[in-house]
Amino acid sequence: MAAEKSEAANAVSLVQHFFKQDEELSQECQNLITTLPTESDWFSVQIYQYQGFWHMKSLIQGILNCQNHFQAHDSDILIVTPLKCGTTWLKALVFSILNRKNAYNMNPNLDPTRTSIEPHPLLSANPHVLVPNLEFDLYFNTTNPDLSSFQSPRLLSSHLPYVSLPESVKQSRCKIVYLCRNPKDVFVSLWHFMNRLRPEVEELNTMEYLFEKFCRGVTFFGPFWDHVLGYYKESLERPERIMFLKYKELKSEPVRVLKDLGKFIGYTFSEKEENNGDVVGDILRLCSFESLRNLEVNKSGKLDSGVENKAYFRRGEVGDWKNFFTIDMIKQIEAITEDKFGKHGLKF
Ligand code: PAP
Repeated sequence: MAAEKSEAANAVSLVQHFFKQDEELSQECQNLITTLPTESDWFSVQIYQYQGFWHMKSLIQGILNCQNHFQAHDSDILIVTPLKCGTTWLKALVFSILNRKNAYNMNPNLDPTRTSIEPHPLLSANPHVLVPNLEFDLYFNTTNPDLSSFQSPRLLSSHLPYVSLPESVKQSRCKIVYLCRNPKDVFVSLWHFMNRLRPEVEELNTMEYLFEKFCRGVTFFGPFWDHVLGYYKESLERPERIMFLKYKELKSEPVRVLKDLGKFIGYTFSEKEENNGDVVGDILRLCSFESLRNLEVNKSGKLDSGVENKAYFRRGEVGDWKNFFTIDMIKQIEAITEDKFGKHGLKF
């Protein structure tokens, strides 16, 4: 009972962390919000449709901050995902590709006191700490975050739809790695994640209620399908700038995808690395679901927002939707997916 109470209290404080009072928003943001379509969201507070996508009020402030102030460098690498598409995994992988020359010890069973080689940063930090998000972490509360400690290339992330990316990102030659996932698995993952964050609100607590919203696109950074299409189209036009990946291919062909990723961001694996050292295998093992999930930092740590690191490691599988979807839900979401993606030949 006590544990239940403290979980509920934790959920409430998490929700509060993400919501700001009007007076905490800039005048520009307050004025903008009065012009936007609005609906109640998954936490039964208002969310707003900005540039065609749904966000909570405080996030619109973060988006405006980075749209107005973030200056992209040509050498930047930006990881972009809709929510729950494998962000944590991709952050770990790209971080490890970039930092492999540092010869960190990647053994998750390593005793840090008994090695002469520095332990890999992922062994003691959640991927979201190593690769911060622009609109949530860096620009959420400020127009001028301190980015001076980032080494080049700067590795950053975002959930923003293409249309809302800062102009400097669109104009620069920075690399964007985009990862998406079967919308059925996204919904199931999001449903579980949000249930950890929100306080118990009886009347909103059904999967049907939230599914209806998801299908209409009224979900954080939704509509999911428009998010994916925005980047898919850009990746076809400018494949040298945007790499478009699916969670399923990362699962089924990890070696091929990791090598492609290395090449895309300008950190190609050498023949020696591929054949003798098995660096590719080492990275994949370190960043695997089981390995990351079992690290102490991910079992017991928390992010600054208060979200527990373990919330980012649930099942890590393709097709978990089969355990939750009714026939009607399958029909409904597949019809939307066919309507949106069919003509583009995009399949999940
Ligand atoms: P975010 O967008 O809020 O940052 P994100 O990391 O995209 O979250 O989503 C977490 C999902 O990725 C979870 O999926 P599930 O709910 O279907 O289980 C999580 O389990 C999965 N995930 C996290 N790390 C890995 C990993 N190393 N390999 C595979 N899947 C992973």
